[in-house]
Amino acid sequence: MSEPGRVIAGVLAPHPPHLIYAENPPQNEPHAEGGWEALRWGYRRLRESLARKGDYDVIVVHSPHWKTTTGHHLLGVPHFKSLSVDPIFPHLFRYRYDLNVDVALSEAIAEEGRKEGLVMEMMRNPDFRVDYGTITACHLARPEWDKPIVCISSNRAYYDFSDEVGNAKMLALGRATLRAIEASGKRALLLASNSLSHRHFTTEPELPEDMSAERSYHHGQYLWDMRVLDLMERGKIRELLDIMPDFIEQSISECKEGSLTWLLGALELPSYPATVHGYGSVIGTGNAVVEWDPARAGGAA
Ligand code: 2X7
Ligand code: FE2
Repeated sequence: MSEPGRVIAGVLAPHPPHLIYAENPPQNEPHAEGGWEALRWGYRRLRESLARKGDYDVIVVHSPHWKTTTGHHLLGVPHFKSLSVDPIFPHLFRYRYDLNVDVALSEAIAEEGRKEGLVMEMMRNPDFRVDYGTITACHLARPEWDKPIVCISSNRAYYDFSDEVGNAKMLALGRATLRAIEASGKRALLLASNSLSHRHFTTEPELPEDMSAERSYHHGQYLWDMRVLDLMERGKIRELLDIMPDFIEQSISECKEGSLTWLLGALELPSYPATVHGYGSVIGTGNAVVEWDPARAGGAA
C-alpha cells in the first residue's frame, strides 16, 4: 500500500497585493520602486525553508477574498487563466494568472467536509475569476506556479452566527482537509491567507511604496499582534483559540474570515513552536509570515 499523504508545512501567508506590486514579477502590470521589505524578506525565508523540506505535490489555500454566503466552496475546474484586478488597489495589482487545480483532492476535501456536517460546494464555472488573496499567497510562497492548487472559500459563519461558531466550523473544515490529504497519498503545503490586525489608513500616500508613511496606526493593534505571535512561537494554540474572539473584535482582525483557524485545525492544534519568518505593516494592517513544521510534532527540533 502507498504511503499516507501528509502536510509538509502549514503557513500563515498574508496576501496584501502591495507585496506583489513591490516584487515586480512579470505577471503584474504596475511597476514599483520596492517597499515592504520586512515582509518580503519573511516570504524569502519561508521559500528557503520550504526548499529544505524537499518536493511536494499540491498547495492548499484558504482565502478571505473568495467570499461565499452559504457553505465552503472549492475550485472544481482543472485550469484557470485570466487577469486579476484588485478592487481597492487596481493601480497596484493587475496580475495575469495561469494556474492548475487539483480537482480530485478538492472533491475529496468537500466529501470529508460533508462528513463533518459542513455545507460543501464545488465551483464548476470555467470563467470564474480567482481572487487576489489566493493568487498573492500562492505567488509569494511558490512564484514558479508549478504546483496545482486547491482553493477553499471563506464563508459567513463568523458573521451570521458568532466568532465561536465560526471557529468551530473552521476547525472542522481543517480536520476534513487533513483527512482528505492523508487519504490522497499527496504531500501538501497549506496556506492560510489572512492578515492579523486589520485597522488601516484611509488616505494613500502619493507614492504607495513610500515607506515613510507605512506604520501601525494604533499601538493596541500592534500589542495584539505581538501577543498572538508569542503564543504561536510558544505552541500555545489552545490559548490562542480561546482569545481569538477578543482578538478578532478588538483588532478588527482578518482572522474573522477563518483562514488561520482552518489551518490550526488541519495541523491538529500544534503544540510545537511555530517559526515567525517576518512581520510588517501594510497600509497599517499587521501581517506575519509564520510556518509550522509538522515534523516537529514528536518533539524533534
Ligand atoms: O486584502 C488586503 C489585506 N488583507 C491587507 C492589507 C492591504 C490590502 O489588502
Ligand atoms: Fe485581505
